[in-house]
Amino acid sequence: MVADSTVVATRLTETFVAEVKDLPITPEVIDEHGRAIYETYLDHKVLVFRAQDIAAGVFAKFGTIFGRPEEHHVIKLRHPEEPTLTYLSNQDEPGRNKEMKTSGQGWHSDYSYKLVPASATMLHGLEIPANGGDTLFANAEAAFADLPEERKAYLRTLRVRHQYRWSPNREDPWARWKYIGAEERRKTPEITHPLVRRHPDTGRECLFIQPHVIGSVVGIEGMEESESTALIDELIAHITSAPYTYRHKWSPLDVVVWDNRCLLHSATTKDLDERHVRRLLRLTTHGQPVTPSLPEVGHSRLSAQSGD
Ligand SMILES: O=C(O)CCC(=O)C(=O)O
Ligand SMILES: [Fe+2]
Repeated sequence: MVADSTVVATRLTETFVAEVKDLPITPEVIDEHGRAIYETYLDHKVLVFRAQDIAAGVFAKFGTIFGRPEEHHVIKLRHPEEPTLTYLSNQDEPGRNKEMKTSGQGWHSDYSYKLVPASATMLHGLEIPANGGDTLFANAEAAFADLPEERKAYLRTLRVRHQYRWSPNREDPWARWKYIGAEERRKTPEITHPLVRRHPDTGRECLFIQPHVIGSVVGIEGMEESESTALIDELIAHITSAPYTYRHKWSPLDVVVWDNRCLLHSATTKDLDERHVRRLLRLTTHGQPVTPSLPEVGHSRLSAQSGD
């Protein structure tokens, strides 16, 4: 419900994603229409703004519409003037691990391995190749809503174990064992979140699950591994099936903002030839501990298995 005729959103898929047309992001627009932009974002989950030739400072201010912008914990990744901004790049950049060139590859919700995961994430396309480097989105709220009632009731009772890019196999190319040390592992203990979360603004229920290794998910709490893997695979296949997904093809100067509390997303930079430069500015906002659908299932907490 948006009582503001300046913010006009055109829906791009059946269940989510809208383009906000003819709205240049300026400090005045942010001050005057920030609330309406936020409500439009709640309605559509992903908002696309085209042709935004804006300074880094304006993009940083835009981020404040969607919560409290977070400074990246890795200081050298921060924008020199705007500490809440970082760069995404598929190029070799000084001081970065090679893995960062394809970060975000595979379905995930940002920082789900933290007790307080990200709320919104937004990107501003600075250099965009003619083809490739699309970002994929999946609607975990609509996917949950379409499940049979009995299945929903069962899923509401479960919790999921998460750990920062966990892998049972240290040779696994997706795992971060290669470049996180003992200290970083201590700082990212295993935690659990409810599998079905309630969106803090809309009150609607969403599945909060990601693929096993890519999404930092260890498994379903208290469930035998094969059963847990089968359930995760089934849910991911459902959420990421065609009716619930959108592929964003970037144009230079696009701004895209999405709600991690009810979506999954994935980069596709791994398939992009490095000769085609892709650079974007990125900002995330601080979220809330994950609220369960059923209060008795409990909020996010340290896992009983933590501290190994
Ligand atoms: O590069 C992309 O398309 C998305 C990267 C990503 O996952 C993120 O910025 O959180
Ligand atoms: Fe991401």
